[in-house]
Amino acid sequence: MLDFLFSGWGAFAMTLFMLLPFAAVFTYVVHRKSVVDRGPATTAPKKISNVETAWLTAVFVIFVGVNLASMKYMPTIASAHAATTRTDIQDVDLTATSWQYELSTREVEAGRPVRFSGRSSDTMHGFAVYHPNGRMLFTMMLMPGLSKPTSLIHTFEDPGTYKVRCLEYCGIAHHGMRDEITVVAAR
Ligand SMILES: [Cu+2]
Repeated sequence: MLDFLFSGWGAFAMTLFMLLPFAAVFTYVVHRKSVVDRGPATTAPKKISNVETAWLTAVFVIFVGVNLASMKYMPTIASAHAATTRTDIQDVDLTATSWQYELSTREVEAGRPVRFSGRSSDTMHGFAVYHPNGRMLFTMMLMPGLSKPTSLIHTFEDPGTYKVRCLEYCGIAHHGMRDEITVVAAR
């Protein structure tokens, strides 16, 4: 429903909207200090330090709270969780070579975790997967010369055709480095 906020004018409007409170406070402070009350500050230092302490505490609590609450959505944490709790993981091995992908399979099942294990045979490549609605789900950076593949576990919710794009600039035909994955309904 709120997808329009993630791109184009929607995202631009959102950015402006975020800036409005700052603009309002800035205007208020400048107006007060230049028109309403031009003298030196009369607020007691103790009172200011109390406000500062309360403000810092709130920022700290919100910062820690949001981090803890959003941790399970981080790809690394979600991958580790799926790797230790699920026994029905589907494996997709892939190798990126300028300027194409070699995949062990291009069809996976919805609802079951998929472990993408990727390597690069020549230079730095990316492996980004997009939902059919255009939203990017995740991206992996594939570095050449690593002893182990780079891996990430993702569970697809919706059947459909998912686009794959390289998001690391890798040479003259980087823009053409694309592929597709088909997600079929759970069997
Ligand atoms: Cu590329």
